[in-house]
Amino acid sequence: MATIDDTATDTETGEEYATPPEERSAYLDRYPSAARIVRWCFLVAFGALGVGGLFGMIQALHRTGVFRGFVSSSDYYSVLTGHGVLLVLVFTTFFIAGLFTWAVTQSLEMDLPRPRLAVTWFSMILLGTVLAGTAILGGLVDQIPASADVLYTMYSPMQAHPIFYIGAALIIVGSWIAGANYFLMYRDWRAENAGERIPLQTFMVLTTFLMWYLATVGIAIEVVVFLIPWSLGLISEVNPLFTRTLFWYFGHPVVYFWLMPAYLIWYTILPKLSGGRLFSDPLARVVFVLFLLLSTPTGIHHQYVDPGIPEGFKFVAMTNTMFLLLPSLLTAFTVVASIEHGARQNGGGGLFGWLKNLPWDNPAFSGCTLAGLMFAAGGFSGMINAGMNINYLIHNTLWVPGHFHLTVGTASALTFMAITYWLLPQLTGKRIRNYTIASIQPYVWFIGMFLMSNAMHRAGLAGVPRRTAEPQYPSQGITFEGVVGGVSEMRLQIAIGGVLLTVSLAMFLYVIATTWLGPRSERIRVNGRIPKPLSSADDSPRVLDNMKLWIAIAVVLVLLTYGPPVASIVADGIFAGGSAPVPV
Ligand code: HEM
Ligand SMILES: [Cu+2]
Repeated sequence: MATIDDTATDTETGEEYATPPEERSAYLDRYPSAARIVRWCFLVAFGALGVGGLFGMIQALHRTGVFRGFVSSSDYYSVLTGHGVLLVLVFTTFFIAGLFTWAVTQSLEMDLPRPRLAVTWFSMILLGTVLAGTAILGGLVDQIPASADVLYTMYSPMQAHPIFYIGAALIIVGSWIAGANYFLMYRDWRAENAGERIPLQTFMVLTTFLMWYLATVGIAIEVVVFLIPWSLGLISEVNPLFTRTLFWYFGHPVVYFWLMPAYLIWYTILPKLSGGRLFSDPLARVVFVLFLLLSTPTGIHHQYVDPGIPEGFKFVAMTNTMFLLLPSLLTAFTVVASIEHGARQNGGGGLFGWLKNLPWDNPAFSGCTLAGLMFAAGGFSGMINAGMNINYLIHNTLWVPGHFHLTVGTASALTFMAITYWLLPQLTGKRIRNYTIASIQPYVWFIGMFLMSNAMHRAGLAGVPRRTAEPQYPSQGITFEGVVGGVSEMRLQIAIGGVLLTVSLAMFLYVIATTWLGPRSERIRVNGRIPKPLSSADDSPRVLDNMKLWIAIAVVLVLLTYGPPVASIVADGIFAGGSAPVPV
């Protein structure tokens, strides 16, 4: 097995992978105010990950009947809301805001020019988190006179306390300001570097945020125009189909807001960790542009079973969703090719023999790679979700959480954890402590998720529902017999998998906390320099950098796919219950 030696050089170009000792804390020394805000973002992100993960274990043990002592079944929904919101909204948003700050500052080579603006968005997202979190906690603690058991998919007719929605709105608006910060930095850079290609990482951040601005329009309208006034009692009725449509307009592209940062890591850092270089910068740009264009006009695929949206529009959404496979497949090939290049630089050979020459003991590398591998499986179950007819089989079953624990729960979450082993030393000047525990952690996550997710998928096929504390229907007297191949075996897998995941999470938090609280080191193990891609930006058409063009096309696609169905829903009245459900 290859271990990356920090004095290695690229044999083809003679370019050094290693940074000389005096440059080892380069990021921290060069960009101190960016490093500070990234550290703060990571701190909140990992706090949310810890609490959210613990809730996950409680759910896994509760709904499988292994241990029900933590909460009552009637409080299950509050825990599930906390799990969803803390992990897919709070953890991801904070981590991504921090990661992107790192990516923009280091690829544009400038420290945060507007630290106050950074403090503003950080505080806003934090305040939003505290408000939403308090409302969710209110579902578990009687002393808090608020509750928000509406799950992270917040739409009517379920209603939460206004502070939950106000918190959610602050999180969204805060993220917009974070994005504005990146765009302003890009503008500063452009003023000094007319005619130059946008550095790849910044390109990725900007395309991700353009997609995010377009997508969050949906949830912003839903929350601000409908849910806040409705929860305050200012309006008495809203159209549930309309709020659902607005939510899912945002609810699908949000998954690309979680994934594109993982892709940024796989494209720009992972090849270097494997000892090589990115295969193709132009291809990476094409992939991000495709995500910008294709992520949003697909959300109706979450509404295949919603009455009130004609089949034809659902069919269009399905077709668009299938197109989205293209950038993910391109990514799979490019990233694997880049890793293979790295392994061959380290002396690897043969058809598969090169796999042995990868640094499997480096948790940053193994975590990203295992996450990518699981993402491939998640992509296949996603294709099944997307199929209009097969969707009916798995809709609202445990299959669905089985699917997204592979995608956001592993592809994003494990990649984010893994790359922290590489980023944290640069942000703190501290060498990772308890490295052995760190080296094992991604494998424990992988095994835990393998068990839990596999069993969830199978349980879904067997009709076991999601989002319920009592999936066994005891009052109907339904029992499941058998240990191997039966529902009891799946339940056991989910419980064991859930516990392993929590153990892995605890290992991660332990390593990060001990490193963070420990003293600064003389020498850190990682170097932050990113080698040039084999095929560089100069090989790609300039039009790729034309952000205005891409966002214009993205908007047109959205208008084409959402205009007609939204017009027909609005015709029913937006502040009214809507038509009676008629299957169409
Ligand atoms: C310790 C690790 C984890 C465990 C044990 C765990 C366990 C679970 C279980 C058992 C459910 C299904 C509950 C039900 O439908 O009744 C669930 C749902 C969910 N999990 Fe996790 N999970 C973990 C980590 C994650 C991560 C890292 C993410 C995302 C970053 C995530 C996101 C979600 C979401 C969005 C739901 C659905 C919530 C809903 O239906 O409203 N989980 N989790
Ligand atoms: Cu979707």
